[in-house]
Amino acid sequence: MAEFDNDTNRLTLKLVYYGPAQSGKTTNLMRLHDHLSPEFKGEMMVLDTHNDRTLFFDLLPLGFRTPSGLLIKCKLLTVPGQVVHDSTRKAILSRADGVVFVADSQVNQRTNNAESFANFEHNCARVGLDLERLPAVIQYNKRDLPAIVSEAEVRASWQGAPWPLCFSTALVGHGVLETFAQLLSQLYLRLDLEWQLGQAQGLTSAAFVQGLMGNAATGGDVHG
Ligand SMILES: Nc1nc2c(ncn2[C@@H]2O[C@H](COP(=O)(O)OP(=O)(O)O)[C@@H](O)[C@H]2O)c(=O)[nH]1
Ligand SMILES: [Mg+2]
Repeated sequence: MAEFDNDTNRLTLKLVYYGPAQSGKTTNLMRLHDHLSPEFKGEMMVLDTHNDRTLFFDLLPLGFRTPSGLLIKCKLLTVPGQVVHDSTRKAILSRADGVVFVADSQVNQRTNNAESFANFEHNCARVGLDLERLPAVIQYNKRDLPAIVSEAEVRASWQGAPWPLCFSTALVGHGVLETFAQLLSQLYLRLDLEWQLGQAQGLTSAAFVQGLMGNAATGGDVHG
Protein backbone atom coordinates (compact mmCIF):
# COMPACT_ATOMS: atom_id res chain seq x y z
CA MET A 1 0.00 0.00 0.00
CA ALA A 2 0.78 3.68 -0.03
CA GLU A 3 4.05 4.93 1.38
CA PHE A 4 3.56 7.58 4.02
CA ASP A 5 6.77 9.37 4.92
CA ASN A 6 6.34 11.31 8.13
CA ASP A 7 9.72 13.04 7.93
CA THR A 8 9.09 14.66 4.58
CA ASN A 9 5.28 14.73 5.05
CA ARG A 10 4.72 12.97 1.78
CA LEU A 11 2.28 10.31 0.62
CA THR A 12 3.27 8.39 -2.51
CA LEU A 13 0.65 6.42 -4.44
CA LYS A 14 0.91 3.96 -7.28
CA LEU A 15 -1.99 3.51 -9.71
CA VAL A 16 -1.84 0.87 -12.41
CA TYR A 17 -3.65 0.52 -15.73
CA TYR A 18 -3.83 -3.24 -16.33
CA GLY A 19 -5.34 -5.25 -19.19
CA PRO A 20 -4.69 -7.13 -22.41
CA ALA A 21 -2.31 -5.87 -25.09
CA GLN A 22 -3.76 -3.10 -27.27
CA SER A 23 -6.84 -2.41 -25.13
CA GLY A 24 -5.96 1.28 -24.79
CA LYS A 25 -4.00 1.61 -21.53
CA THR A 26 -1.36 3.93 -22.98
CA THR A 27 -4.07 5.96 -24.72
CA ASN A 28 -5.84 6.46 -21.36
CA LEU A 29 -2.65 7.90 -19.86
CA MET A 30 -2.03 10.11 -22.88
CA ARG A 31 -5.53 11.59 -22.64
CA LEU A 32 -5.11 12.10 -18.89
CA HIS A 33 -1.87 13.90 -19.59
CA ASP A 34 -3.71 16.15 -22.07
CA HIS A 35 -6.55 17.04 -19.71
CA LEU A 36 -5.37 16.94 -16.12
CA SER A 37 -4.13 20.11 -14.46
CA PRO A 38 -2.97 19.13 -10.99
CA GLU A 39 -0.47 21.30 -9.16
CA PHE A 40 2.39 19.04 -10.26
CA LYS A 41 2.40 17.07 -13.50
CA GLY A 42 5.51 15.49 -14.93
CA GLU A 43 6.17 14.61 -18.52
CA MET A 44 4.59 11.39 -19.64
CA MET A 45 7.19 8.69 -20.23
CA VAL A 46 6.36 6.13 -22.88
CA LEU A 47 8.68 3.16 -22.86
CA ASP A 48 7.45 1.09 -25.74
CA THR A 49 9.98 -1.11 -27.39
CA HIS A 50 9.86 -4.42 -29.13
CA ASN A 51 13.08 -5.57 -27.52
CA ASP A 52 11.74 -7.89 -24.87
CA ARG A 53 14.74 -7.33 -22.61
CA THR A 54 13.46 -3.84 -21.99
CA LEU A 55 10.64 -3.04 -19.60
CA PHE A 56 7.43 -2.08 -21.35
CA PHE A 57 5.46 0.46 -19.40
CA ASP A 58 4.35 4.09 -19.38
CA LEU A 59 4.61 6.50 -16.50
CA LEU A 60 2.71 9.69 -15.70
CA PRO A 61 3.64 11.47 -12.43
CA LEU A 62 1.08 13.76 -10.73
CA GLY A 63 0.84 15.51 -7.41
CA PHE A 64 -0.48 18.29 -5.22
CA ARG A 65 0.02 19.70 -1.75
CA THR A 66 -2.88 19.72 0.72
CA PRO A 67 -3.62 22.88 2.74
CA SER A 68 -2.18 21.00 5.75
CA GLY A 69 1.15 20.75 3.94
CA LEU A 70 1.04 17.06 2.99
CA LEU A 71 2.52 16.39 -0.43
CA ILE A 72 0.50 13.74 -2.28
CA LYS A 73 2.38 12.20 -5.18
CA CYS A 74 0.83 9.77 -7.57
CA LYS A 75 2.47 7.59 -10.19
CA LEU A 76 0.27 6.29 -12.99
CA LEU A 77 1.71 3.24 -14.70
CA THR A 78 0.63 0.86 -17.45
CA VAL A 79 1.55 -2.79 -17.70
CA PRO A 80 2.64 -4.51 -20.90
CA GLY A 81 -0.27 -6.67 -22.05
CA GLN A 82 1.67 -9.28 -23.98
CA VAL A 83 1.53 -12.67 -22.30
CA VAL A 84 5.33 -13.04 -22.26
CA HIS A 85 5.82 -9.99 -20.04
CA ASP A 86 4.31 -11.52 -16.94
CA SER A 87 7.23 -10.83 -14.63
CA THR A 88 7.14 -7.14 -15.62
CA ARG A 89 3.41 -7.04 -14.96
CA LYS A 90 3.91 -8.60 -11.58
CA ALA A 91 6.60 -6.07 -10.65
CA ILE A 92 4.45 -3.13 -11.76
CA LEU A 93 1.41 -4.44 -9.88
CA SER A 94 3.39 -4.94 -6.70
CA ARG A 95 2.33 -2.46 -3.97
CA ALA A 96 -0.28 -0.83 -6.23
CA ASP A 97 -2.81 1.38 -4.44
CA GLY A 98 -5.43 1.16 -7.16
CA VAL A 99 -6.06 -0.41 -10.56
CA VAL A 100 -8.02 0.41 -13.70
CA PHE A 101 -8.60 -2.76 -15.67
CA VAL A 102 -8.90 -1.70 -19.34
CA ALA A 103 -10.83 -4.25 -21.37
CA ASP A 104 -11.24 -4.09 -25.16
CA SER A 105 -14.97 -3.96 -25.98
CA GLN A 106 -14.64 -5.79 -29.29
CA VAL A 107 -16.48 -9.10 -29.43
CA ASN A 108 -13.37 -10.86 -30.71
CA GLN A 109 -11.42 -9.71 -27.63
CA ARG A 110 -13.59 -11.53 -25.08
CA THR A 111 -11.07 -14.31 -24.54
CA ASN A 112 -8.13 -11.89 -24.28
CA ASN A 113 -10.03 -9.83 -21.69
CA ALA A 114 -10.90 -12.90 -19.66
CA GLU A 115 -7.36 -14.26 -19.78
CA SER A 116 -5.93 -10.90 -18.79
CA PHE A 117 -8.36 -10.54 -15.89
CA ALA A 118 -7.49 -14.03 -14.68
CA ASN A 119 -3.82 -13.06 -14.91
CA PHE A 120 -4.60 -9.91 -12.91
CA GLU A 121 -6.28 -11.95 -10.17
CA HIS A 122 -3.40 -14.40 -10.17
CA ASN A 123 -0.77 -11.65 -9.96
CA CYS A 124 -2.67 -9.86 -7.19
CA ALA A 125 -2.40 -13.03 -5.16
CA ARG A 126 1.29 -13.43 -6.01
CA VAL A 127 2.17 -9.88 -4.89
CA GLY A 128 -0.09 -9.99 -1.85
CA LEU A 129 -2.80 -7.56 -3.00
CA ASP A 130 -6.25 -8.26 -1.61
CA LEU A 131 -8.53 -7.86 -4.62
CA GLU A 132 -11.56 -7.54 -2.35
CA ARG A 133 -10.15 -4.38 -0.80
CA LEU A 134 -8.14 -2.96 -3.70
CA PRO A 135 -9.65 0.23 -5.16
CA ALA A 136 -10.41 -0.76 -8.76
CA VAL A 137 -12.49 0.18 -11.79
CA ILE A 138 -13.34 -1.94 -14.83
CA GLN A 139 -13.25 0.08 -18.04
CA TYR A 140 -14.66 -1.18 -21.36
CA ASN A 141 -12.82 0.81 -24.00
CA LYS A 142 -13.21 1.27 -27.78
CA ARG A 143 -16.97 1.89 -27.63
CA ASP A 144 -16.66 3.62 -31.03
CA LEU A 145 -16.00 0.36 -32.87
CA PRO A 146 -18.79 -1.56 -34.65
CA ALA A 147 -18.48 -5.14 -33.37
CA ILE A 148 -18.57 -4.59 -29.62
CA VAL A 149 -20.16 -6.31 -26.67
CA SER A 150 -23.30 -4.38 -25.59
CA GLU A 151 -23.38 -2.46 -22.32
CA ALA A 152 -26.15 -4.74 -21.11
CA GLU A 153 -24.03 -7.81 -21.76
CA VAL A 154 -21.02 -6.26 -20.02
CA ARG A 155 -23.14 -5.38 -17.00
CA ALA A 156 -24.62 -8.87 -16.90
CA SER A 157 -21.22 -10.53 -17.04
CA TRP A 158 -19.91 -8.41 -14.13
CA GLN A 159 -23.08 -8.64 -12.07
CA GLY A 160 -22.23 -9.18 -8.44
CA ALA A 161 -18.65 -7.95 -8.86
CA PRO A 162 -17.73 -5.13 -6.45
CA TRP A 163 -16.05 -2.88 -9.04
CA PRO A 164 -17.65 0.04 -10.87
CA LEU A 165 -17.89 -0.29 -14.66
CA CYS A 166 -16.98 2.54 -17.03
CA PHE A 167 -17.42 2.72 -20.81
CA SER A 168 -14.93 4.72 -22.81
CA THR A 169 -13.54 5.72 -26.16
CA ALA A 170 -10.08 6.65 -24.98
CA LEU A 171 -9.04 7.47 -28.53
CA VAL A 172 -11.06 10.70 -28.29
CA GLY A 173 -10.83 11.06 -24.50
CA HIS A 174 -14.39 9.97 -23.81
CA GLY A 175 -14.80 8.30 -20.40
CA VAL A 176 -11.13 8.63 -19.50
CA LEU A 177 -11.51 11.32 -16.84
CA GLU A 178 -14.65 9.69 -15.47
CA THR A 179 -12.79 6.41 -15.01
CA PHE A 180 -9.90 8.12 -13.23
CA ALA A 181 -12.26 10.10 -10.99
CA GLN A 182 -14.07 6.87 -10.03
CA LEU A 183 -10.76 5.30 -9.09
CA LEU A 184 -9.71 8.33 -7.03
CA SER A 185 -13.00 8.37 -5.09
CA GLN A 186 -12.53 4.74 -4.12
CA LEU A 187 -8.88 5.30 -3.35
CA TYR A 188 -9.76 8.15 -1.00
CA LEU A 189 -11.99 5.87 1.08
CA ARG A 190 -9.17 3.38 1.47
CA LEU A 191 -6.56 6.04 2.29
CA ASP A 192 -8.87 7.76 4.75
CA LEU A 193 -9.32 4.47 6.60
CA GLU A 194 -5.60 3.91 6.71
CA TRP A 195 -4.21 7.42 7.24
CA GLN A 196 -7.23 9.46 8.44
CA LEU A 197 -6.83 11.96 5.62
CA GLY A 198 -10.02 13.70 6.72
CA GLN A 199 -9.29 14.00 10.42
CA ALA A 200 -5.53 14.36 10.33
CA GLN A 201 -5.18 16.45 7.16
CA GLY A 202 -8.59 18.07 6.74
CA LEU A 203 -8.69 16.58 3.25
CA THR A 204 -12.13 15.74 1.82
CA SER A 205 -12.74 13.28 -0.99
CA ALA A 206 -13.68 16.15 -3.33
CA ALA A 207 -10.47 18.03 -2.50
CA PHE A 208 -8.42 14.86 -3.06
CA VAL A 209 -9.96 14.32 -6.51
CA GLN A 210 -9.68 18.03 -7.33
CA GLY A 211 -6.04 18.07 -6.21
CA LEU A 212 -5.04 15.25 -8.55
CA MET A 213 -7.27 16.23 -11.48
CA GLY A 214 -7.35 20.01 -11.33
CA ASN A 215 -9.95 21.70 -13.53
CA ALA A 216 -10.76 18.39 -15.20
CA ALA A 217 -12.43 17.26 -11.95
CA THR A 218 -15.15 19.88 -12.24
CA GLY A 219 -16.10 19.45 -15.87
CA GLY A 220 -14.14 21.33 -18.46
CA ASP A 221 -13.61 19.81 -21.87
CA VAL A 222 -13.52 16.13 -21.10
CA HIS A 223 -14.29 14.83 -24.56
CA GLY A 224 -11.85 16.87 -26.60
N1 LIG B 1 -11.05 2.72 -32.17
C1 LIG B 1 -10.41 2.90 -31.01
N2 LIG B 1 -9.10 2.65 -30.93
C2 LIG B 1 -8.48 2.86 -29.75
C3 LIG B 1 -9.18 3.33 -28.60
N3 LIG B 1 -8.28 3.44 -27.59
C4 LIG B 1 -7.08 3.06 -28.10
N4 LIG B 1 -7.20 2.72 -29.39
C5 LIG B 1 -6.15 2.26 -30.31
O1 LIG B 1 -5.78 0.95 -29.96
C6 LIG B 1 -4.39 0.74 -30.19
C7 LIG B 1 -3.73 0.31 -28.89
O2 LIG B 1 -3.81 1.36 -27.94
P1 LIG B 1 -2.75 1.49 -26.77
O3 LIG B 1 -3.19 2.60 -25.90
O4 LIG B 1 -1.36 1.56 -27.31
O5 LIG B 1 -3.00 0.09 -26.05
P2 LIG B 1 -2.19 -0.60 -24.85
O6 LIG B 1 -1.44 -1.74 -25.44
O7 LIG B 1 -3.27 -1.09 -23.94
O8 LIG B 1 -1.32 0.42 -24.21
C8 LIG B 1 -3.84 2.09 -30.69
O9 LIG B 1 -3.81 2.05 -32.10
C9 LIG B 1 -4.88 3.08 -30.21
O10 LIG B 1 -4.95 4.23 -31.00
C10 LIG B 1 -10.58 3.60 -28.72
O11 LIG B 1 -11.27 4.02 -27.78
N5 LIG B 1 -11.14 3.35 -29.95
MG1 LIG C 1 0.79 0.40 -23.95
